[in-house]
Amino acid sequence: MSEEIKETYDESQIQVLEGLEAVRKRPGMYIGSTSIRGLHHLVYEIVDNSIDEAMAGFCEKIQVFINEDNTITVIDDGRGMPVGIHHKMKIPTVQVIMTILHAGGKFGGGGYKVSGGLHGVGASVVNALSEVCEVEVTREGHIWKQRYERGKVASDFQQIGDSDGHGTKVYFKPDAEIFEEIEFDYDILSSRLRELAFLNKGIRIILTDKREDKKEEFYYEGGIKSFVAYLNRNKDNLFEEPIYIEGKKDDYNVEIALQYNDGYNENIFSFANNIDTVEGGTHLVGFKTALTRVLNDYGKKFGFLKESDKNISGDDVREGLTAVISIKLTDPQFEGQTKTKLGNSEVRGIVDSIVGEGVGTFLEENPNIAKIIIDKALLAARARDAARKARELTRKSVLGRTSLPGKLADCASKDPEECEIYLVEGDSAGGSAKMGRNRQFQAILPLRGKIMNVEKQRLDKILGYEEIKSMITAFGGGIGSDFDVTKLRYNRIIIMTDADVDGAHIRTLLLTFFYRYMTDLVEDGHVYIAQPPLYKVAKAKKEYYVYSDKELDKLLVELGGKDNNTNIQRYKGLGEMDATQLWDTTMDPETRTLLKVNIEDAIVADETFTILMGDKVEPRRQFIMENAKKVVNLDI
Ligand code: 2B7
Repeated sequence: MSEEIKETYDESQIQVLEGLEAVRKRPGMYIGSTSIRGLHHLVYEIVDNSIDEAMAGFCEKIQVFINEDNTITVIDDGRGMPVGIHHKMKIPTVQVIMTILHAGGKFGGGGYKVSGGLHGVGASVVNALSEVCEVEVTREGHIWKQRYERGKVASDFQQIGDSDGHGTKVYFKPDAEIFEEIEFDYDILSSRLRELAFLNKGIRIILTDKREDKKEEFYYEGGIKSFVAYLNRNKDNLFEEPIYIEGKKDDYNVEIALQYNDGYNENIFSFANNIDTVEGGTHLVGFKTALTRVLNDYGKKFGFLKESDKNISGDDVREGLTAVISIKLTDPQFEGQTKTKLGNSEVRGIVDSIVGEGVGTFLEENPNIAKIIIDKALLAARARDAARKARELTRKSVLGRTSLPGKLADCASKDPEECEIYLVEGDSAGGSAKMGRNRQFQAILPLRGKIMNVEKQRLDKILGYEEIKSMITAFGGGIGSDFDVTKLRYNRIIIMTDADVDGAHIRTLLLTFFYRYMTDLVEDGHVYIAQPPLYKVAKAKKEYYVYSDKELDKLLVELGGKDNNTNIQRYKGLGEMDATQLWDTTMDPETRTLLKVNIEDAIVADETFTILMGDKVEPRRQFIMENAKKVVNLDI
């Protein structure tokens, strides 16, 4: 080092110490916290510098190592940090980057700093909070190195060898005096690094865990288009490839990717300069506005919507939508409680016009996909409308002092924990059930079978049925988005239908209805299917109830075969049993079997329902035929 540098060294070192001392005194202010979150944040800060170099077009590969002793090494193949003396500070530029607070941004040279951790404070903060930190730069034929301890220079910046490669390597050991925990979590790093690879297409990020020989490589040519495909990987998607739109205006770079699945959830992730804008912001608003407008415009232009029709709402347009919005801009303004809301007002219009134009063109060029999306939104609109009406009805009855449905035979207990309600097909079985039940904790709601026939009935219409409305009031938990399991009046909802096609239909309808409008009812395991017997076998003055064909065969063998004294009665419906029989075989908690319905059962029912109410006659006929054969087995 020259004399001249030594002279000013002291002066700048004082400034440095004050700066980094502040970081060590109040680490939370710079990295959010000193918890496990803050610990991982150190890695992101370093990796962000590599990402910036990649976005400037000079770096392709970033390697991250979790070393055996929970230290971190990051290596990139960029140009390498500048190795000269900083003209103002008169010390090596690398040292300026590593030891002066907020040194970021001034060295990038050309292009804007688009990346950045949540706090965007740079490598000097990582250095300040590390017991040891080392930087190695390879460029111009040589390798340089400098070492720091708790932010203080521990060795000169000096050449340590030759190489014709280029790049930067940063090694650090988080300070155990600062962090509550100093063990890195592979999965936390893995998911953020994967996300960064999605958000920056073409960058290769390799994560290696030397503690247990784990390694993953993240590289996505498709960028956020691959991101959406990844998010939807386990879903049934309505079309194969996510839609991808990219647009630039001035220094704003906008990318969006979207795909619909057959579910009902909206899944939108928005990012600004690679930061997850959890609280949303103007880019998200611009996207949503444009998507809703463009789909309505298209719907009207091509006759899916009449000019006089109400517009499809944003919520309906986003049912089953998975999307990623990523914007890169020079001067992001982060607002909100957690500084994860993009505030730049100019962004709203920019995103709106890029998405509007891009998606508009896509729809016109892909009419098949356009139809799929519009159909989905229209179905959502219809269902939402029906749910709203049903909700209003139940609200009204609540105002009228919870008038329970007239057909309901309620139980005496008011403790939901012990209460159960039987949904019984048919008035006659309903009558037997009412007589046979234990009225202390068992309620009965008869459902009229015929009217409930699922075929050709859309769910929204079914919501208008008295039976359905009775269920909503009887259960007490509300419906749709208002549904609240904690308000349920019964812990168990038990479906009791005949073992025939009509019974199977009613069950399908009920499960579909619960799945769509009372999802938690199924998810939290409140729905059951009663198991009435299929046969009554009488022999030698003894009676046996039999619940399946297999069981029947077994019993007949045990009874020494079927002979003239054996009487086998096949139950065609619940109505054939009297009150005592129904209690003994199907309702007595001591002896009955109940099948608990899980969410997969409900999803299958929902798919079945779609076929049953579908417009195509042939698949429906086929389905019913096949199902009729299976019904007997289904009920076992
Ligand atoms: C704002 C500061 C931090 N920097 C450069 C150039 C390349 C470069 C860096 C880096 C982390 C772990 C491996 C620019 C930018 C400093 O100025 S930082 N690469 N990689 C990095 O920190 N990786 C650069 C212009 C010309 N030549 C080099």
